[in-house]
Amino acid sequence: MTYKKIIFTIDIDAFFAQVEELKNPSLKNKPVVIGKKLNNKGIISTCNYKARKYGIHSGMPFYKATVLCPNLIFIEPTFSEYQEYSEKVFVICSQMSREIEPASIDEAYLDVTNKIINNRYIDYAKKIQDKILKEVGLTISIGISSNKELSKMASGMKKPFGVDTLFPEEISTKLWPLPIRRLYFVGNSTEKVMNDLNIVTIGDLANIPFDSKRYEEVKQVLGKRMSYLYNIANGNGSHELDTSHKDNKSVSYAKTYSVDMFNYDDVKSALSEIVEEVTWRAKYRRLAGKTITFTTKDAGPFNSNTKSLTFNKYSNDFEYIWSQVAKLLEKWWTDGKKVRFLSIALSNLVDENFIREQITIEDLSNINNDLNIERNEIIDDLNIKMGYEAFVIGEDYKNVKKFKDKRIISRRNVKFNTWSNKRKK
Ligand code: TTP
Ligand code: MG
Repeated sequence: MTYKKIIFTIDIDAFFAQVEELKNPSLKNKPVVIGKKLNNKGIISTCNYKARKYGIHSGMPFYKATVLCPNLIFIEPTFSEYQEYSEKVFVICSQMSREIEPASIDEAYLDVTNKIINNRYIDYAKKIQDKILKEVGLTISIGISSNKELSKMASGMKKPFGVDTLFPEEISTKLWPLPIRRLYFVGNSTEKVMNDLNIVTIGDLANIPFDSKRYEEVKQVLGKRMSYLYNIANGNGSHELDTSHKDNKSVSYAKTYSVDMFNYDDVKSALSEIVEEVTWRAKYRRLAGKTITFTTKDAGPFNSNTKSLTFNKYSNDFEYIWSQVAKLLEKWWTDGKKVRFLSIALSNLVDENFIREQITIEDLSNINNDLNIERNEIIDDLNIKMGYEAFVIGEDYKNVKKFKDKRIISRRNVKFNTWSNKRKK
């Protein structure tokens, strides 16, 4: 069979833990977990495969892991080193194909269509694995398919140091028997919802006849997520890589206005829209930044003013970054200014995982207690994956109608109309 595209998903095995083992090889045969302990209230970032044998996994509280394995070794993360290793791996990947989309600190999609001769994609995957092991010292796993979603699911099938394929014609044997939790983008809450609907395996979802009564019944509960998940379960997915990461130094957005703005409230509102764009671009690329640069230009002689501010934490959160930018604006503003151009750049970037790391049990239980947050996270995740505002919850939809404007200014969620739609249309 010849495919239009051959996409690899590269995923480093037990990434943070492997780096720690490289630094200290005596850890290799011991159960090791990485994370900030925070008086035992911290959550584990990851663990090596030895620790996984005890049932320990990412997201588990430290105290629980200690119960499962009393002689566990805890290691505090050193993010800058992980970032360096990540870059080393991605550099090798980009030597093997220039069509690369880093998806997170340890995961990238690679379009290798033009590199494969006579369907020898497994050989090519093994070549990449060997090169990374030899030159960096880390093992990776590779999933192969004709689209991103299937290749991503294939990358987890033979971990660690595995290569597996999941082409559309293989889904009935390799994908459908798996529990629904293994479907791309099904988290704990969606799994529960699906199980309540008697959907236990991926096949249970995939084999519902399209537009049947049963389809409508499931759609009633899953809403617009239905068609996305149904499509993936049936082997459909995206073939195009997003290579916009190539400028990875900053995430920015700028706008030149057709009329001068001389009213503080107008400038403030325009600036908040720009911050929204920037925070969503950062989220889309799974990046968080520590420095913002705020640039304005006046009408007339086009005097340019630039101000920078470095936060004491990495963030891609609209509310937080906006609160900082608003302070800068307040400092800079004086009556009589005429603004023609606004720009915000977020730099000093790291992978988004670095900010997730700070999570504690209290944070997790707050999320679980607040169903709205959980729901919004799911919607955000799905929209990020879709690349545009595919899903809007009821209240927001009402707002969109009320303001007769396809944008929602007041909330940090559901903001994709602003930039992604522009790109899609
Ligand atoms: P993953 O690729 O999900 O996990 P992993 O590389 O540790 O293990 P696997 O062999 O299953 O791929 O995530 C990559 C890194 O991101 C991981 O090493 C640590 C970090 N991370 C967190 O900090 N918190 C999390 O909840 C998860 C899932 C990962
Ligand atoms: Mg990994």
